[in-house]
Amino acid sequence: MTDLPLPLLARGKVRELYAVDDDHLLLVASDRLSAYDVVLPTPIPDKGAVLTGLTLWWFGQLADLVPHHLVTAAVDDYPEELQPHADALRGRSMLCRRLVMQPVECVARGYLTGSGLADYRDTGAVCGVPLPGGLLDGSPLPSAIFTPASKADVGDHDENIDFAAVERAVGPSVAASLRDLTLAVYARGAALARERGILLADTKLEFGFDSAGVLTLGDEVLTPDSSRFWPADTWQPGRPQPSYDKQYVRDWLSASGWDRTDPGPALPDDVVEATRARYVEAYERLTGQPFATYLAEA
Ligand code: Q0T
Repeated sequence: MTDLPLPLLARGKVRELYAVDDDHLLLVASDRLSAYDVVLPTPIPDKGAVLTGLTLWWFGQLADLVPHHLVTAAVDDYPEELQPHADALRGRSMLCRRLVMQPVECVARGYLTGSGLADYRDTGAVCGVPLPGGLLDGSPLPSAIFTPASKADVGDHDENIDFAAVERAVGPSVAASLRDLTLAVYARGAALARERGILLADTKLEFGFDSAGVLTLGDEVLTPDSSRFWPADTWQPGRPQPSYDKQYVRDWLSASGWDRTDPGPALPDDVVEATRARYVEAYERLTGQPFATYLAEA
């Protein structure tokens, strides 16, 4: 947790958002890990840097599809008052343009699991999108679908909503843009990840309008915290898929006897190290670049 001389605008389970000036924000990704909705007491070294590095790389990969909010992640270019905190911020923070965020979590799903699976089992549809019968946990969808959700307060779960509810919230034309951009980002992300042996089951995006009125991608993107990454080689519909990043932790927690109430148990060193290695591996597989190079250049 970083104490910065800036107003804290929002604090998530594993990251913080600070106001820099009227036009800029600082997003800081911590090394905290949440599992079963609880933030664990043991950090995963470099997790915040992996997620930030991935987001920076994806913003580049997506730049021809949608503008993004990143100004710079070069700490030397941050405002003067942040320079005393340079070492704490390096690699895991992004100076961003302030956007007028749209009140919709923009989710795309290419595979059925999680809240989508729960809704499908209840209604045969997800967010009002009807699906064929017989789908299992982990089944591929006939084509990727836009499954928006309303933003919940910290600690609550987002609630899936149908497209008509998005239209009422932001108007039909912005709703159509959010849907089209979300599906385009998902398609690009899933195709690229697939080439690297990773299935992108689903992903959550946040958009806002910039000062010129342009719909712009915000937040972090296509990270293991905002998406479900599954190893392609063990994918098998009909059971919960192992998580690319968190499976060591989940397996250890399940065997630990922990009842999934706060606080969670401290993690042993071998679980921390195996989990860190998975995050680094995700970075290196997706980007094709050594994580050490990212850290050294950050
Ligand atoms: C936001 C204006 O990131 C969030 O919470 C982290 C603890 C959610 N959030 C994002 C904004 C952004 C971004 N990203 C932006 N560029 N401009 N607001 C507000 N909440």
